[in-house]
Amino acid sequence: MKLCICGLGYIGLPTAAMFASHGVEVHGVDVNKHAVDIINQGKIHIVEPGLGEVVKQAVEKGMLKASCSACEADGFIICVPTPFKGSSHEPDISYVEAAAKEIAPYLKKGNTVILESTSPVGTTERVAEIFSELRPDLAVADENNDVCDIYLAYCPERVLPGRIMYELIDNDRIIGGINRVSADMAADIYAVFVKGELLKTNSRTAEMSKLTENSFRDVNIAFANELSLICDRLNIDVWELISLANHHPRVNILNPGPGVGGHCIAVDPWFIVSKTPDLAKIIGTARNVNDGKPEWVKQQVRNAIAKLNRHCTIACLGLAFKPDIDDLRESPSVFITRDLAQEYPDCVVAVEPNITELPVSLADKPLKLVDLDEALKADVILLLVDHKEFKEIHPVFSDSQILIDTRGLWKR
Ligand code: SAJ
Repeated sequence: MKLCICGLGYIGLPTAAMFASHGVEVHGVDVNKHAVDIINQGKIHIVEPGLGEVVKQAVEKGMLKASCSACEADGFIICVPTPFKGSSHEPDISYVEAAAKEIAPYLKKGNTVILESTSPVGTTERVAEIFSELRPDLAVADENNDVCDIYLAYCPERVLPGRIMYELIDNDRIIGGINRVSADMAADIYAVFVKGELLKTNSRTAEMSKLTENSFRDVNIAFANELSLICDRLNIDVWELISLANHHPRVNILNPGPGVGGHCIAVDPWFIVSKTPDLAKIIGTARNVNDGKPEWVKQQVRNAIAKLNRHCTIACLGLAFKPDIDDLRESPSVFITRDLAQEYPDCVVAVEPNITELPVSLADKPLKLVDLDEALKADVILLLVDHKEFKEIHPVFSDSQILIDTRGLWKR
């Protein structure tokens, strides 16, 4: 079997490498020429445990090749980003549409096309429309008819960054066919390496399922974040509260933090809200609660400085969007650190054990990247990420220092 995989980012590249290491010839496509060149050298342009070795071997064996354009294949998988349109919360599916247009000329009878990108409900049907417009010579899958030339399915990725190579194989997978036969064809493709269950449904349910999973997590984190605000006002330790409440056999509260980051949980719920704004009330409110948390954290710092009533240094511990990764994109810790550095120029230091230089968004701000020992001497210590390097130590602070522990790491 030969697959053409469009989009060689955090999902597309591991997926391409996984197929290639299971005997499938893979032609990977990306608009980023630099990424294409790196991959063709057997190297990777992203950080993911276990990925580098699999890519290296696949490229050496000639099973994985990257390019800036598509080619003929038995199956196509689209793994391109679906960001917001500008500064709105509306989904931008233009990369999916561009990928569909890129592969349309190469389609031939019997091909299966799979969309993996997180997408608003109805996007797979939009891809079918594009194929029908550009390839009137082919019968594209249609929900009312199981006889077709091109099979089309939506199969969301559900892997956790940092565990992708493991979860790709072991997670159950939702296979949403435009029609029944498309779900069967797509399931056959994933059966090459997936050990989890292949759960067949229609494309709209599969699209909604992906959005629902991440919204479920967002709503539950929002509940924990709201509790942290309430407990602060009522002078209750939220970490002790949650730990006690979680002893109830049917209660499992997640952890409050400085806000929700990454490209999934903080984004996907809006794809539901934008389709059904009058109905998605809890989902929209949860987004706003989580997005409001960084502002509350900054106010805690201002209160601490007012309490100390002197010129203060502030140490921000952790910049990544979650523990033990180097991914700083959409990280609330980066936003908080950036804003504090602007508000208190040359008073802010940051510690991030997983990077060696500040990201572009912080590079021109009046702050310094320092090591942990130096940071712990600051007047206000703001713990933002529960990295293992921070967990391993048990610092003792003097009475003239104030600790703001957004993860409950040193409080617990
Ligand atoms: N967070 C909290 N408190 C918690 C848990 C998480 O504040 O108790 C914060 C994290 O610090 C981080 C954010 O939420 O800023 C998101 O982290 P995460 O670990 O919950 O999720 P992601 O974004 O790394 O991956 C999620 C996963 N979805 C679910 O767990 C339902 C993953 O399985 C998906 O594949 C991924 O989104 C995706 O690509 O959609």
